[in-house]
Amino acid sequence: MCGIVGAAASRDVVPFLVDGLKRLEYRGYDSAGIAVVAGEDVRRVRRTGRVSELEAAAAAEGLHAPLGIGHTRWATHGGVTESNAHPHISVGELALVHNGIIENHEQQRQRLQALGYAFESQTDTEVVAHLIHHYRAQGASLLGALQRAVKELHGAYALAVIDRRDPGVLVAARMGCPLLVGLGEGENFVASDVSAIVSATRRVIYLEEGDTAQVTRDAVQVYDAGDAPVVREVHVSDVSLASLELGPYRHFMQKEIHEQPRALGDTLEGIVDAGGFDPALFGKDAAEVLADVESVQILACGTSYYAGLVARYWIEAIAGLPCAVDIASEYRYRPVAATARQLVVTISQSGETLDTLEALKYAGSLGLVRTLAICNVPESAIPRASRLVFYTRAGAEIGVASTKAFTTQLVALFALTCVLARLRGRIDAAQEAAYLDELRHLPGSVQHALNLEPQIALWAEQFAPRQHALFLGRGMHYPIALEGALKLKEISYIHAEGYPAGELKHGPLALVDEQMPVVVIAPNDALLEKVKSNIQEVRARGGQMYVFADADSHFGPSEQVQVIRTPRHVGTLSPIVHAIPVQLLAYHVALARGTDVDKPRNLAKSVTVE
Ligand code: HGA
Repeated sequence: MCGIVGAAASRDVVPFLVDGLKRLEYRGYDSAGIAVVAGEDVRRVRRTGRVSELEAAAAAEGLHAPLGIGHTRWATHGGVTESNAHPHISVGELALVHNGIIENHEQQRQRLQALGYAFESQTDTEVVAHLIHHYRAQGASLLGALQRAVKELHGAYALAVIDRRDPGVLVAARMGCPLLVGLGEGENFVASDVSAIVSATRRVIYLEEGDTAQVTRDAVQVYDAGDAPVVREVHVSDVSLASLELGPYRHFMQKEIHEQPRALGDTLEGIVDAGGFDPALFGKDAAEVLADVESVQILACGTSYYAGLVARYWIEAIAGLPCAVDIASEYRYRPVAATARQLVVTISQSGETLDTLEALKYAGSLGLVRTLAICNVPESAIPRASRLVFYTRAGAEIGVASTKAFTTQLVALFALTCVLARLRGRIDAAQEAAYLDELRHLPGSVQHALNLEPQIALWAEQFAPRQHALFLGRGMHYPIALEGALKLKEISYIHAEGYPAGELKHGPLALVDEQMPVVVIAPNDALLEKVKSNIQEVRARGGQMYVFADADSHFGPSEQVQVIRTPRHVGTLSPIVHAIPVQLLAYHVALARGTDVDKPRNLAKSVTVE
C-alpha cells in the first residue's frame, strides 16, 4: 500500500526519492508525490498515475534539493485526485507524508478549521500537517510539534515531515505502520520499506511503536513514546539490489515463481542443518511454549490464509491437534471461545498485514499468550508482537500476487507440524527422518513442476477468452484449488472459484457448460478415485476439464479432458508441488489477456489498512 521515502543529504535528493518511489511501486498505489525544501521554499510535485509521470513532472519543474520526502498513495480517505495525493502542505511551510488512517480526523478537522486552517483535500492526512503547523506556530520545534501532535491522533500512522524553516531537518513518527531510518555516509533517510533506500544503504534502525525521530544529513536521534532519547539497534538488511531487479524475466511474478526452488532451499536450510524438527527453529523458548499446546488457531488473510488451510490437514493428521483456521478480519471482530493452551499462529508475507496484526492483538486480549508468527520480513510488526517466530527466506517478493511466499510458508507450517508431532510423541525418529528426506527433495520436485511452463502456456491461450473458471481439489489439495482460483482472479480478472470437488453437486455444477473451464488438481493420493468420479460428473454436463495429474497416476486424457502430468506424487508435501502449475496458469492467462501482472488493478502488496 502507501510508501514513504525521505532523505537528508548534501546532494540533490530528487533522483533518489524518485528511485525510492519506483522501488515502492510494487506495493500498489494510485498517485505519488514529492516535496522538497529548496532554499527558503517548500516545493511540491504530485501526480495521479505512475511514478514515471511524477518523475517527468519533477524534471519539468526543475525540482532539485538536498532535503525531501516522497510518497506513493493508495487512497483510503478521499478519491484518487492530485489534491488528495501526498505530500500535504500546511500554510506553505511544512510538508507531510502519511501511511495509515487517522481515525479521529473529523474532530481534528473541525477543531483546525475553527482555528482558521483551510483544507485543500478530503484526506484524513491533512489534519496532521495542520496540527503540527499549529504547534509550531505556538513556538515548538518541528520535532516538538510532531511529538505533541501525534499524542492527539487516534489510528495508525507512519509520518515524515519537512519544514522550510528547518532546511536540513526531517522528522518522522511511527504508530501501527512500519517506518525505518536508513544510515548512510554523510546522508540519512527514512522509509516505510528498506527496498526504497537500499541503493544508498542497508544499515537501518526499525522505529518502534510510538517512536519519533529527527534525521539530518549527519545525525539521527530516535525518541521513545515518552519523548525520551533512546538508542535503537542498527540492523544490516539482507535485501539486495539484485533481488529488486527483474533480470531476464518479463515480470516479477514470473521471476518469483521461478525462484521457488531456491527460496524453498533457503527456507529449508535451517531445518536440514538442525538435522531434524528441533523446536528451537521457532525461537529459544519454543520447546516450553509448544510443549503443552492443546489446539492450534491459525490467523491470516488471502493467500496466507490458504497456506493455513493446508496446514490444518497436516496439523490434525500428523500432530493430532485440533486446528482452526480463521480469516483475520473475521476473527478480530467475533466473540471467540478461546482455550488457554491454544497456540495462535499468524501468517503474513510482509508481517504488517493490519487485519492479521489486530487479530493477534485480539487473541492476546483473550489471554492467548502462546503466539507464533510465520513471516518473510524481519523486524516487521507481527513477528515483533509474537513470542515465537519463523522467518521464511523467500527473499523480497515484489509481485502483488504471492507465489514464493506461499510455498515457503507451507514449508514453515510443515516444520511446525513435525515439531508439534515430535513434542507429542506422535512421530518416531524414522518418521522424522522420512519427512526430512521429503523436504530435501522438495526443491527438485518444484523444479520439475516449473518445467511444465510451456504446456501450461498453451492451456492459457484457451483460458484467455473465458469469463469464468472453476478450480477443484480434495483434501489438502482443496486449498490449492482455492489458491489457483485466487491467483487467476487477481491477475487475469477472470472470475474463478475454488471448490472441494465433492461439493460440486451441491451447487456449482449448475454453472458448468462448454464455456466453463474446470481445473482439477488430481494428485495420486488416496482421494484420486473420488476425484475421477467428480471429473465424470463435470464431463457429463459438457464441461471442459484441465487436469493436473501426477506422473505416476496413469491418468490419461479423453474427450473434454486435457491432462498435464505433474511430477511423481511426493506424498505429504504434494500441495506445495501442485501450487506451481496453478501459479503458472494464472500468470500465462494474465499475459495472454495483457493485464498488468505485477500491479493488478485495485490491489496492493502489503495490506496495511483495514
Ligand atoms: N489515509 C491516507 C493514507 C492511506 C494509506 O496509508 N494507504 O495505504 C490517505 O487516504 O491518503
